Amino acid sequence: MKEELVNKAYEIAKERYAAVGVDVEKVMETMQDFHLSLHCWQADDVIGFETGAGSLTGGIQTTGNYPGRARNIDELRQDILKAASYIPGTHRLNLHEIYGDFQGEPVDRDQVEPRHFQSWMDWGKEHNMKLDFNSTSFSHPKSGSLTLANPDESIRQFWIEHTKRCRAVAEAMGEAQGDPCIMNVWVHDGSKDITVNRMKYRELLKDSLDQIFATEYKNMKDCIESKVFGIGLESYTVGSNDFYIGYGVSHNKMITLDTGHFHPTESVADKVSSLLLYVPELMLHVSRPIRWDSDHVTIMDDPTLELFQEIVRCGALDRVHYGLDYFDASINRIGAYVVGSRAAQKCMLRALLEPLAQLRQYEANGQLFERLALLEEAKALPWNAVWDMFCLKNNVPVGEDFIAEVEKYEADVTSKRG
Ligand code: RNT
Ligand code: ZN
Repeated sequence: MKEELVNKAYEIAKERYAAVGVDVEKVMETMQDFHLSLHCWQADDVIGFETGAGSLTGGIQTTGNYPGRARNIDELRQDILKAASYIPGTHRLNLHEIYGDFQGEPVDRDQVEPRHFQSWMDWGKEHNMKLDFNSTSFSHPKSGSLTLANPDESIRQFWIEHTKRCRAVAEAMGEAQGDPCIMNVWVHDGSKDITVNRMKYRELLKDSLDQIFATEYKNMKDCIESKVFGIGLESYTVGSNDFYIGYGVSHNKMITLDTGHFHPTESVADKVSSLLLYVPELMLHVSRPIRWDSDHVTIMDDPTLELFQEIVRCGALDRVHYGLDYFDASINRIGAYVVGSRAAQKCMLRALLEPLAQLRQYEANGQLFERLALLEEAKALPWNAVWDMFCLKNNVPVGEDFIAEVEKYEADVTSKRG
């Protein structure tokens, strides 16, 4: 019954889109090739599996205590597979260093090795999930407010060693999966109050990055992530946007754009075309900042839609990597994965369905009313029928049907966790 409706609506949608010059079948193919990098840290509130893992530091915060968070590697894997089963298509998994399979061994951050991620590599292969990676500078006794920018040389070297080792892990992952592993470097380094040494810390961070990136690898790619401020680090962020753009442009590194890491009215979408002229590729951390970098679950909102539209309009689909980065501990966490991932996919679908050729024709002709009118009408074209078909084709629940399934998993599994 539902299938019949989806089919009918899809046929009509195809005709409506064809009338404005959009080939829906082609869009469906492109969508199949659009892979998100699911962040592993929504499942357990960014805690990870280090022995004695404590509280989250580094200026980031999860709020809420909804029951059922994943407490160990098996639960996390089970939850991620469950979530992925409601997300159409095939996707990557983005791991943080603290999610290694340490087997109860105390492995300090400057001791991590590829072998601690061997079981992840095997698991990824088994489940057709390629891996991406992140060094982890937060939630550690040596985190403080400064890591890679720490004037204490022994602490700085500790974090340099950690980040170097993480790159070796990423290289092993990339080699194992036959596809580059994208490794993100984000450090929280900053200052709560006014500092009179802005230059000094930035010089140190630059030097640390130079040491870290001295080794060339073939199977991993580096990306660097800025932000405006962290909690408890409000006055100064060493790795600001200007800092990393300068570094990325001069060292040919990918820039990570976290949608929560800019001033609230700043358009992240507008950055895409400028950055792609100067850096090789971009990594996204798609999030939803509410008043600050709150990391709410991604929804199909205007900023996200505009960001994906810009990527499509730039013809840059294959120069961008699509990571998600949010952590809401106040709702069902599997549901959070599914809602945010499907929202990102819907944004990409709508971006791909834009009648771009016609819009550009209008613009070239100076037909500006016509351009605005079509942009407005395009918002209400039946993209939803295409989305339903995409879900149907991929054997995942159509529309809101996944709600009941997530509830069932909660009743059967996550609610039983202590
Ligand atoms: C923090 C950054 C960073 C983290 C993850 C856990 O503000 O966004 O990307 O969210 O690495
Ligand atoms: Zn981020």
